[in-house]
Amino acid sequence: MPLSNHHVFLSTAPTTEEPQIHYDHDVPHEDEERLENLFKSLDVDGNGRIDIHDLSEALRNFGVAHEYAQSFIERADINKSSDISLAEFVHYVKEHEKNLRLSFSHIDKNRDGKIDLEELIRGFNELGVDVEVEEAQKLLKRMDQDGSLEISYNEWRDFLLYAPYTNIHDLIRYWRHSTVSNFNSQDFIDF
Ligand SMILES: [Ca+2]
Ligand SMILES: [Ca+2]
Ligand SMILES: [Ca+2]
Repeated sequence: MPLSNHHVFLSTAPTTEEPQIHYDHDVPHEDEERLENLFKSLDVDGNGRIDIHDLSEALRNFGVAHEYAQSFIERADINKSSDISLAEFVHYVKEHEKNLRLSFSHIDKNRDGKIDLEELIRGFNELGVDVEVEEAQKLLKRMDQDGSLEISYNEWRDFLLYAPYTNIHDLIRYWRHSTVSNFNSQDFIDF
């Protein structure tokens, strides 16, 4: 008996996750809107799917190194079509942001929703990562978009969105080596 297309599609998917994602039930409305808008801004040619050309161009504009475009697509592309649908995008980003939320609260010791310099240094030290005050200040400034000298969760989330990691040590490494910031993307430090 031939399998239905639906069945074939699911059985060849590399994960057991349902590819058609009904994300409207567990994502707050404003998040849904944010993710849809973000999707649109990354879908540079506007054809409703994010492929490597779209993402390379978009990330170049954000000052994110090219290699992260490919790994982002690989991680989010559930059905291995080499591009990302809105459903795949929302699914991946939502999961990624859950991890980012956890790592943020790990460093935000006093739970006020912001990471200040002292927390950053203490958090790094507790994780066994040595950081000089001077570098900590630079790291903080790199992520701090509004000049408050603290990192809000939204700043953390937006900065680490394209980091292909869930582990906090890897996220910190990405942060230290990334040049995503207020200056131009031509000054990449390759690592
Ligand atoms: Ca596209
Ligand atoms: Ca796909
Ligand atoms: Ca705090």
